Amino acid sequence: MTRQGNANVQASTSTQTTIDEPSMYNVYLLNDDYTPMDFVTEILKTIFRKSPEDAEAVMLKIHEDGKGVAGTYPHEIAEQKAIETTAQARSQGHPLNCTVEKA
Ligand code: TYC
Repeated sequence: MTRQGNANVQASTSTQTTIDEPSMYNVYLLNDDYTPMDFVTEILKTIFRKSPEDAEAVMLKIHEDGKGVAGTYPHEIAEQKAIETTAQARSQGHPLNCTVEKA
């Protein structure tokens, strides 16, 4: 006969007393041969809140190195910024791509 009921089952009672900081994620922009430099610089200013000087420097770094960090955020925000970046690029006909990677 199969045993029924839960007379010998002990519920787990562990309690978390401190809150972990959320893990952070880098949004990388990837270089390509077609997206205009000015468009990438605008994305870095408007979506990633860079100063004009930082936006220009990061854009040139990506152009030279192949990829670079646009910003670092909790996972949901990083994904949203990546989606917004590609949406704006596609709407202007640019192939710009980005990746989200654990920092
Ligand atoms: N390589 C592009 C050009 O010469 C500029 C560019 C920079 C494109 C950064 C994408 O993520 C990028 N027009």
